[in-house]
Formats: sequence, structure tokens, C-alpha cells
Amino acid sequence: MQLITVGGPPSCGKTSVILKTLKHIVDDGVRVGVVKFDCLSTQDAETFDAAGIPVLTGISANFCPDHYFVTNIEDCFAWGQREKLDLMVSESAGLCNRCAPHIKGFLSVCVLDNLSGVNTPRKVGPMLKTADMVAVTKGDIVSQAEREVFAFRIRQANPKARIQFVNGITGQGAWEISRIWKGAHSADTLEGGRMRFSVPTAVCSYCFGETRIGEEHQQGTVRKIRIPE
Ligand SMILES: Nc1nc2c(ncn2[C@@H]2O[C@H](COP(=O)(O)OP(=O)(O)OP(=O)(O)O)[C@@H](O)[C@H]2O)c(=O)[nH]1
Ligand SMILES: [Zn+2]
Ligand SMILES: [Zn+2]
Repeated sequence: MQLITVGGPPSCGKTSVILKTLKHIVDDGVRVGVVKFDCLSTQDAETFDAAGIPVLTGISANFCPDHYFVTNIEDCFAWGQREKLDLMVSESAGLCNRCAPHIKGFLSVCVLDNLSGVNTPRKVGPMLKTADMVAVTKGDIVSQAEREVFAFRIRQANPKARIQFVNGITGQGAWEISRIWKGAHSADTLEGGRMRFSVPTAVCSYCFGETRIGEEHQQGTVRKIRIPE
């Protein structure tokens, strides 16, 4: 089964891009499915259902969404195989910009939204930096100059990635993306696989549910801001 990881900030257009792209792939007779990772809630399952695409949803709740991803993706992969999918897409919300849902050897896609501002490519961490492809949505509502600066900033953060502008509503640009996705890496198992980026650098009491503020409640690895006296 082919596996493609798609990550991007909330509401950037991931589901729209996936739907428009998979449409072209389904037209070629490929059986596709989606696993959606989100934090608190998602309506995406209904959207994929309505499009006739098998979908599995995981809600990470109080877990870091990317840690939740790493600890579940193997089981989700097995689900995709049981569903006899040829190609499975994982969609994750990417709320934690310190982590990334991308796996070595498998096609990884970062979706960014032109509307989010030209500094966004500098703020999105490994999710953008370790992606093979960057799909940029909502170019229809910004100027050509903004689109160019945005693409330039993406190249600064990730010089190797292929950048594809795509309209999540009309689907313009999705065919080009589908041609790349059709050639995505395929494997029988994720066993022995590795993430592209290690997470996290800190494990502290707050990771384990602490809510109280104060030095005496801070255990584990913490980092302090250097503040001039
Ligand atoms: N104008 C415009 N709107 C878009 C485009 N792509 C997506 N949208 C709209 O942006 C909104 C969010 O799109 P989604 O595809 O749900 O975004 P998402 O990243 O999957 O959202 P979450 O999974 O909830 O984080 C929807 O209202 C889409 O119709 C685009 O290229 N242009
Ligand atoms: Zn994490
Ligand atoms: Zn994280």
C-alpha cells in the first residue's frame, strides 16, 4: 500500500486538497482511503464519507497530536491494508509546530495557506522543512506579489520541496499533485520505519498533566527565557 502523509495548520485546506487530488486518482481505478488525526474534534469524516472514501478518525485530545500519530500510524496502516486500499493518505492538523507527521521514505506533503501571511513558512517547523511537496492553497484571494513572496519564503525554509499552487475549491492544480501522489512509495509494513524528525526535546511535569504554576511544580527538562535583571 502507498502511504502519503499530509500535514498543515488548521483550516489551511488539507481536506479540500486531498479530496480534489484523490478524485483524479480514483478516476484511474485506484482504491484510496484516509486516516484523519485531529486534536479536539473534526467533521472531516463526514466529508470523506460523502465522497465515498473510507476514513478512519483519531482524536488526540490531551496528547500532542504528533506523538499520537507516531504511536498509532502502524495500526492505521494495518487498517488500510484490511480495507484493501492501494493508497492511504494520513491528514494531521499540525497544531504542534515542533513536531512533524512525516515518515522517512514515504511521500510527505505540507499544505500551507497563502492567506496566513508571508511569515508563516518561517513559523512552521519540521512539518514544512521535512516535506517533499508543499501545496499552497487560497492563492485566489491574495495578489501575485504575495504568492511570489510566499513561495520564496517556502524555498528558504525547504529548498528541495516541490511547490504546487492549488485551489481547494475549484481543484485547479490538483491534477498536477495527483500525478506525484500516484508515484508515491509503497510498502507492505511500517515495521522498521522511522520518523523524519525526532520529538520532543523536553519531558516535563506539564506533559504529565500538571497545571499549577510555580518553580516547585516544574520537574523534568524545562527551558527558561534569559531575562535581563
Ligand atoms: N478561497 C479558497 N478557499 C479555500 C481553498 N482551499 C480551501 N478553502 C476553504 O478553506 C476552508 C478550510 O478548508 P479545509 O479543506 O476544511 O481545511 P483543513 O486544513 O482540512 O481543515 P482542518 O482539517 O479542520 O484543520 C473551507 O471553507 C474551504 O472551502 C482555496 O484554495 N481558496
Ligand atoms: Zn510532541
Ligand atoms: Zn508536538
